[in-house]
Amino acid sequence: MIDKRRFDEQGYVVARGLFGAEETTFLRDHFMRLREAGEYPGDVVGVDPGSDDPLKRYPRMIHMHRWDRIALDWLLEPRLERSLTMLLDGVEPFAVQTMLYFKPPGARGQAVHQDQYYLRVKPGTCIAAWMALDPCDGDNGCLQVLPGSQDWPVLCTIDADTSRSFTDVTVPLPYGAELVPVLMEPGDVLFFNGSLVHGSEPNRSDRFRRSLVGHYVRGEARECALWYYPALRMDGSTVELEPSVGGGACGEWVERDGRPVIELTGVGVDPHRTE
Ligand SMILES: O=C(O)CCC(=O)C(=O)O
Repeated sequence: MIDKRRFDEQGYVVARGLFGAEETTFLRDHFMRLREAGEYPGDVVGVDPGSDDPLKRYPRMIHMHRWDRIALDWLLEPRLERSLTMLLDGVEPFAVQTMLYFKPPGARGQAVHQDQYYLRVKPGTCIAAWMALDPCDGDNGCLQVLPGSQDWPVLCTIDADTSRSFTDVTVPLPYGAELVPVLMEPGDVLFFNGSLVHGSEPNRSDRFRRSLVGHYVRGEARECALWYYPALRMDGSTVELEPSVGGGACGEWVERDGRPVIELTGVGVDPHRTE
């Protein structure tokens, strides 16, 4: 049973044990085998098996559902469809992306960000289904979220610390904002709103932290960034959306009556950036 009220109030919810041990072991082994066998369309960095950087030995895979039937079947899986439709108030989701994070021992994390910065969905926002394929904890760089930030507009980005993050931009957080670690077991699925601030720390353990991620947009969406085309209905058919265009405003923190508030004063959300 998924706690929809928690999702609405905090911007995220974990569906514990949505997938079984056999299924997650199968998916983990399947993607490890593929990764160790070579490179694929959607890889944004190449594979270098001899590199000192763990993320060059095991880079993220992206959009595997475009060429791998197992990834496509997972993205459109009825359990995900039912959960997403419920969280979206009965509106069907359209599927736009798959990703596999291997996050081997020693790998950098991903600085905090909002997925909507990349997907540029209009109207509304996107939603993610992030499934653990390994136990995820503080040591191996579990996902961290900022509850309540799902109601923020897209924030203007600043430079990230690339010694800790493999991406180079992040969002500034107001003083006192506390990220919450999301501890998960294989088969648990974290659903989170596309405007929720989230990210992860480096993997300081000797264990992998693998996760399989699907990104979706609300079926009422009319626009989305071009990188995510084509969008798919949950029966696998293609949906026509318009590509979002233009730089667009972004939010900056200002102080009002001694409190931090966001004003849409900034410009410079780059619509061509991919996550
Ligand atoms: O898995 C991570 O460390 C980051 C994942 C993430 O930010 C995402 O799926 O949008």
